[in-house]
Amino acid sequence: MSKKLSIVVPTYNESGNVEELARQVKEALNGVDYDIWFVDDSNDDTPEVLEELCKKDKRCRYKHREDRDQTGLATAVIEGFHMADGEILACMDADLQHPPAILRSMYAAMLSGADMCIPSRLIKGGSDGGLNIVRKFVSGTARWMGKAALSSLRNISDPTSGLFMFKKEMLNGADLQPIGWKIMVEVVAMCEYRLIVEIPYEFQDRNSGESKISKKATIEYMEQLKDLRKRGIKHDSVIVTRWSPEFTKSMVKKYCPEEKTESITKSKAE
Ligand SMILES: Nc1nc2c(ncn2[C@@H]2O[C@H](COP(=O)(O)OP(=O)(O)OP(=O)(O)O)[C@@H](O)[C@H]2O)c(=O)[nH]1
Ligand SMILES: [Mg+2]
Repeated sequence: MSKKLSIVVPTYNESGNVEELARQVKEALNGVDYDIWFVDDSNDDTPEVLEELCKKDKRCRYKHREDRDQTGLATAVIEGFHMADGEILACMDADLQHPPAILRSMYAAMLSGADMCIPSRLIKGGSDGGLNIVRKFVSGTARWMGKAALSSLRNISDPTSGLFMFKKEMLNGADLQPIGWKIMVEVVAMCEYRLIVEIPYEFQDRNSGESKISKKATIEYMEQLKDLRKRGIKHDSVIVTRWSPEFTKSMVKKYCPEEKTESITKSKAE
């Protein structure tokens, strides 16, 4: 059964990445009904590059935001979630640190019945190789703090990245407040769900451009955690399952097999 997938990508000065991202997503999601929603706050030529991309690739859409009071990563992603019309939503960074090829496995996990799919760098088959030692430490500390503060995060191995997929219906009635950098933490703490599937992935080096992460993001994350301790909803009987690389492959074969267009055309011709 096919369900439309909308991928929300926040962009801030990512002109060197968006075309390659769209190309890799297209390759990964051959045969899937999807679109990509770029929500852009750039002050370089990214809007022009996005304009051209959207003319060439009809699956791409973008919104450029000028109002400086409304900009920022969290508001961008939440705005994208509300604009997008897929039954299934995904969030991914523009810089190709999240390899688009993983989208097919995430989508298969959703078709298999998950409410949410959270790829993990920290389970068998995954790797956080795209981070240097300092960033590994910072990332580990953020995870530790999140799990200490919020019980909803405790059984999730990699709850602080910006890569996840979920049923859009989970947003109904959820009080998502766009502060901070960690949107997935907000979704996990504030939305209702029953089944989370974790699949392994290898985190990559940034493809092009510069990191936008700042000290302000760390402070906002701490404020967000403090706030979510009060606002976060109770999650009883949530199941988190981890798929091995082999099992993930078998589930892709079952729920979202690659279309072998070339061989089908060939055999029809024979
Ligand atoms: N719309 C929007 N997107 C943003 C903003 N800040 C960052 N982003 C995007 O959010 C994503 C994550 O930002 P990154 O700079 O890659 O942060 P990071 O992955 O934690 O840091 P690196 O590992 O150094 O790349 C990227 O796609 C950015 O372009 C913002 O203010 N507005
Ligand atoms: Mg990045």
